[in-house]
Amino acid sequence: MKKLSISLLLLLLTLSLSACNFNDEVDEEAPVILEVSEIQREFVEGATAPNWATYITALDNIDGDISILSTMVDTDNVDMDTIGTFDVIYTVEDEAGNITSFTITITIIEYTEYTVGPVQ
Ligand SMILES: [Ca+2]
Repeated sequence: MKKLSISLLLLLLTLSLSACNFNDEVDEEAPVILEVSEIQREFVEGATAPNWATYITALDNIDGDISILSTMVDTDNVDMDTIGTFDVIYTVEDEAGNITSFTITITIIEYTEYTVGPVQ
């Protein structure tokens, strides 16, 4: 009986300690953003914008994989109809409020026969 009591006590102690640790853990690490490989950065003027959310992945130390939503992508500066370079800005936040920003620069090039390849 005494052994059982001690075992139960140890079990409770372990449980309460692990619960404490979990609660005391302050997440101060912001998510890590990685660019997806082989993304298209160059577009012909007037091209349809891709789904920018598929251009990055985000991994957090506590939250794990974070789904990239369109609300995390700022394309206010991007004009697919104008030749030039534009920044697609990503802002990803974990549950604890740590924020990581990431920028991908894209280029809009002039439409020419060359850009669509030679006529057969
Ligand atoms: Ca975090």
